[in-house]
Amino acid sequence: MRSLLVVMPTYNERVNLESVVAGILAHDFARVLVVDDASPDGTGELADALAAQHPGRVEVLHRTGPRGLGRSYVDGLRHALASDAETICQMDADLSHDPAYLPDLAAALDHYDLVIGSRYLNGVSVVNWPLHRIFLSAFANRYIRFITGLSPNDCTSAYRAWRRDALARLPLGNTRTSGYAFLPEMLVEAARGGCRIGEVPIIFIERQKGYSKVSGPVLLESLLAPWRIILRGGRLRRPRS
Ligand SMILES: Nc1nc2c(ncn2[C@@H]2O[C@H](COP(=O)(O)OP(=O)(O)OP(=O)(O)O)[C@@H](O)[C@H]2O)c(=O)[nH]1
Ligand SMILES: [Mg+2]
Repeated sequence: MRSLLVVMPTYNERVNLESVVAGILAHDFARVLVVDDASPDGTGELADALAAQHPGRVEVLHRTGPRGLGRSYVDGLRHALASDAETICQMDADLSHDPAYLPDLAAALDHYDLVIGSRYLNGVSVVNWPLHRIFLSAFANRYIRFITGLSPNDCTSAYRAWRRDALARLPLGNTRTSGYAFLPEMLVEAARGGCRIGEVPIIFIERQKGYSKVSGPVLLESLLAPWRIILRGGRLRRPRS
């Protein structure tokens, strides 16, 4: 298996961090970069302790200044590109993304430049979501696909694996979104750059510990972002089938 680095943004994930890091390190080809946004609950300090316990396999990027999921990914992915990792992954730290799927995502990179861990390949594979969350997520995906022309079933999943060369071609410096809207924006940029995008099924489990950071301003950005993205660069043209 090629060397793999997981970029994992955290904000107040102290209760989940040890378990998710252990799950990643269970794969001997994997390392993790925790990108912490000065979490008040001490996630950053715990990440430092894990880095000291696992030298060379756990690294920590402590962000300062305005926080945000998109901002954290830009910093973390740049850091990952400066390393020698051949495969670069993204995932949440709340155990919704089971690290056991990492080999499946990495293996699919034999055929694709970017692979999404998808909740919507075989119907809906989400555990413990109330009905309104399922509807909101299904609506968000349809809305994004309709406006942008993207074709993946799960455009908002943050569980992804990239071939290093494909990620290096992405104009990370040009992205405008600071929160969760960064996730579909990256996909649009990848599709514009000619990336082959694939999906593998995952079962997504709602977080059991900690709390969600999705807020009103972040949702508003997600609602407006698809329009801004196509106003800047046009709608994607889907290949004729
Ligand atoms: N660095 C950083 N990480 C963040 C920020 N907001 C969220 N995260 C992390 O991004 C991941 C996803 O955030 P969640 O709050 O779980 O969002 P979600 O998965 O859409 O919501 P839930 O289903 O309710 O868990 C988690 O690992 C968070 O700790 C942020 O502003 N900065
Ligand atoms: Mg979550």
